[in-house]
This record gives sequence, C-alpha cells and structure tokens, in this order.
Amino acid sequence: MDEEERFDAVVVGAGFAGIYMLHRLREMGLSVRLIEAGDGVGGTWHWNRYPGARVDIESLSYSYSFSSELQQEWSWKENFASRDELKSYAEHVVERFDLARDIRLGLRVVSAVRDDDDSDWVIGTDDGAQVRTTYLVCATGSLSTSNLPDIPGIDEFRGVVHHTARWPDEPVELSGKRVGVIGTGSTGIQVVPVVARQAGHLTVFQRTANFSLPIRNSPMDPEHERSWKERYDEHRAAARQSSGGSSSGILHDFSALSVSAEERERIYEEAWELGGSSVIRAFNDLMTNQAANDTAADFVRRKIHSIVRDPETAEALCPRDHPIGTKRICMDSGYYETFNRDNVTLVDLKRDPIAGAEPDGLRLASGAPHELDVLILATGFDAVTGPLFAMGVVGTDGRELREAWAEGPRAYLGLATSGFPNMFVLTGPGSPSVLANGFTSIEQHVDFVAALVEHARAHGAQRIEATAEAEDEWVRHVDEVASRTLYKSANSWYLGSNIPGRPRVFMLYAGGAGAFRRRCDEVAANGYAGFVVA
Ligand code: NA7
Repeated sequence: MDEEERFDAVVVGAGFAGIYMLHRLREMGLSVRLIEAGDGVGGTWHWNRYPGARVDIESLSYSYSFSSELQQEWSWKENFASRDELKSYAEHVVERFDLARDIRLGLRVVSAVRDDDDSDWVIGTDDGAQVRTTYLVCATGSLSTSNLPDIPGIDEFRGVVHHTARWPDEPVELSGKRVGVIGTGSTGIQVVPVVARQAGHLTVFQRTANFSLPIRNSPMDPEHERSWKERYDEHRAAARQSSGGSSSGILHDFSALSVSAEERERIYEEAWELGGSSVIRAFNDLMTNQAANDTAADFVRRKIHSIVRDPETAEALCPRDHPIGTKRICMDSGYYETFNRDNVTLVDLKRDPIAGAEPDGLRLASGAPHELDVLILATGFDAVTGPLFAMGVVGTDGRELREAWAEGPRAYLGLATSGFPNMFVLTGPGSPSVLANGFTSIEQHVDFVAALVEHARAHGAQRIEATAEAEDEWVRHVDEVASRTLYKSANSWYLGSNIPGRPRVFMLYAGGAGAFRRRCDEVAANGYAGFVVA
C-alpha cells in the first residue's frame, strides 16, 4: 500500500457488513478501500472454520436482500448453511459485484486517528503504511476478538492448542486422539458432537451449562426453496419489521401462563420437534416474564434428562443459573446425545476448576489429571467492543475510544459516537446487532449510513457527528429497554461479563429489529436529528 493514499471512505472488515458497505458506497461514487486482516473474505465465516461450524438462522433468511437477482440465483444446499457454504456465498458476492479490486486482504488496522486538523482519519496498518479517509466505517464484527483463557502453565503443554475462531486452514488430526474442549457456548456445543465422532476420547470441560435446542438441519428441499423464492419480497418485508429480523416470529401470540399445563407441554413438544429456536419463540412473554420463562427452561431441562442416560451427567448439563434465552440460545445437532457415548466425559468445572496445564494435559484443582493430545478452546470472544478497542481508535482532541467507553460503550443508534466524527460502527453496541438476524441488522445499518453520507454530500457537508445529548439519551433508552426484559439476569457476553474488567453493561438494543428500524427512519425523516452535519 502506498503511503498516504486518500479515500472518501475506508471500511474495516470484509465480513458481510463490510462487503455490503463497500458495494453501497461505491455505487454512490465514493472512492473506497476495504481493509481486512484475514486472508479471505467472510468475516466470522472466514475465521470460524472449526468442525461443525454452522449458522443458527435459516439460510433463506440469513442472506442479503439488497439484490433481487442475487437472492433468486443463489441456492442453499442446507436449511442452516455450514461455514463453508457461507464462506462460498461471501466469495460469490465479492465476485458478482466486482468488489475485490477495492479490498486489501491480510492487512490489520492497528491505528485509526483523527489528524491534527480534525478533518481526516489516518488509518495505520500492520505493514507500517497509512491511508487517509473522510469516513471510517468499522465493520469489525461483534465476535471477532478471541477470548483466550488464562490457564497457568499453558506454554508447557506439549499437545496442540487451537481456539475455535483461529482454527487452521489445514485439517487438524483428531482421529484416535485424546481431545479436550473448554467452553460450552454455541461454539462448544457445535464442535463437541463432531469431534466426539473422530476422537479416541473427548473430555468436555464445562464451566457453565447452557441451554441448547435441536437445530434439525436438513438438505434444502427444492420445493421449499422455490416457494420461498416466489414470495421472497414478502418474507424480507416481514423480517424487516419483526423483532428477530426473520420472517419466523413468535409461534403463539399469548402468554405461556395463559394455557393449561397440558396445552403448554403440547406446544413446547411441537416447538421442540419443529427445531431451531422454536421453543423460545413458542409464547410471547418468554423473554419478559420470569414465571413464563421458567416453564420453557423446565421443559428443556426435562428434555436433557430424557436424552442423557447418566442422571448425574444429565443434571450437570442442566442450566440452573439463568433464564432460557437470556444468553444466546445454542442450537445443536446431537449435543446432549453425545454424552451417551463411551468415549465422552463431562468435567464440571464448577465443582473442580482447572488448576493449570502440564506437558501432558490439564490438571484440576482436586489434583485430577486429564491427559490430552489436543486442546480446543471454545471460549468465545471479547465481544462487541473488543474489536474496536483493538484498532487503536483515537478521536478529536486525542481521546481514545477505549477511554471514552471505559464505563461502557456509548453509540447513538449503535453507530456513531460524539468526539469521533465521521466514524460509523456497523451493528455496534446499542444496535440490535446479533440479537436479530445479522443480515437484517447489517443491511439496515449500511443503508442508514449510506443515506446519511448522501445527505451530508447533498448539503455540501464533510463532517457528521452524533451529539453528546442524543448519545446519552440513546444509551439510557437501550438500558431501559433491556431492563424490561430478563436479559440482564444472565452473565453473558451481551453484558461483557465474560471478560474480566469490563463494566457490566447490556450492550445491545433489545427492542427488536423492527422497532430499531422505525426509530432510525424517524431520525432520518427529521433531518438526521441527533447528528450534527456540518
Ligand atoms: P460464548 O457463548 O461466550 O461461550 C464461551 C464458553 O467458554 C462458555 O461456556 C464459557 O463459560 C467458557 N469459558 C470461557 N472462558 C473460560 C475459562 N477460562 N475456563 C472455562 N471455561 C471458559 O462463546 P461461543 O464462541 O460459544 O459463542 C459466541 C457466539 O457466537 C454465540 O453466542 C453465537 O452468537 C455465535 P462461562 O459461561 O463464561 O462460564
């Protein structure tokens, strides 16, 4: 990269948000450079190549809607696409819209600093080069900075260690090996059944049990695909106005407590058989009413006991410390069944924590050794703010983003922060982000940013900044909306509580994708109220 090249916009991250942002800005006639740390496009789906990686939203919904031709032409092989299929989709979109010429792969942004005149962003990359830009769009993703557990002595371990989000490209030899998996979030729950089929022995190290529902993935039925595609516009319109960003919403628009116990059980059974997230969408008050939520949580705990033969293991797998759905609900293909295999052991770290690593494996606090050849860290991410902090963002008057957000992230509509003019975060803190279908969130945010930039250009303006008042009001609103739900009662990455030292703040907008869109539309209709466009 030549020193001090200049662009109208720099987009950081070639996941689905960055790819679409590049396309939109380029269509508007802006010069754009997209910088991506990975050696390929796809973001989350580029990095997360661990065995079993798969999306938990139906592929026909979890896809771009901006091009009718694209959505009609592309065919999904499975109802819930695998990582490889999503990666191919990202590559296809880049090729189809001729985006590669503006993308630089294998370059990591290490600094993003307002220049002395406070007129440009100066973006530094790990090759030592710098570029200048009017607009900086952070499409860095919510889940891209890995959380590596601090295991004393890990460097002494002679086996192989991989974090799931940094899985190597070449196959990892697991057959016949003694494998350990630490972590039982969505990732651990996907990786465990697949690894169990290959490993000689698999030990699952669980700190906190999680709720998981059967995803019931299957090959795409051509008839289902055809009829969906015939009504694609209706599906997309419904998704945009829905809470979860998909056309599949609440199954029964009444309280779980308004029906008899028998009827409730029948509805949960039906939802369990339907698969995916159906159980937590069975009634309309599961995320807001503790007593209603308890009925769903009890149902799933009974399912766990009915699947897992050893009662002690079954009980250890039953979450008892948070309402169902208040941590990202996991979806699996045979997770609980895996614990009936002879080659699988569950270790409950709540009873006996990891004391440290040794050359041959891990040792627990009780002194119990676990010999391992391969250790898989499914330990999650420094979510939402982690990737932004890692970029070294410094705004007006030399203020670091890390410092400005020390008490928790502050972004108006999840996308702009006062003191950081012309910087936009896509699906950032304070937006529905991953609480809704990622594609619905991404397209809405990208379209909003594109229209805002267009608005500024139409007014001959160069500078867009959120006001501190609008930001304060939004941060309060996000917290108030979360407080009306059960979300804050769980320790989860939604609250940053998986990372030591992070303030416990609910980082996402829990009011739903549709309500968020309507609010953004109102802001635009009111001349982008809350932004100073100068
Ligand atoms: P998650 O959901 O954050 O899960 C991480 C798991 O790793 C969770 O079970 C953690 O236990 C466990 N963990 C983390 N650190 C440790 C240490 N030090 N020791 C033991 N166990 C640990 O990440 P995922 O990758 O599964 O999923 C992230 C999102 O990706 C998911 O929500 C979907 O949106 C897709 P804990 O619960 O903290 O006790």
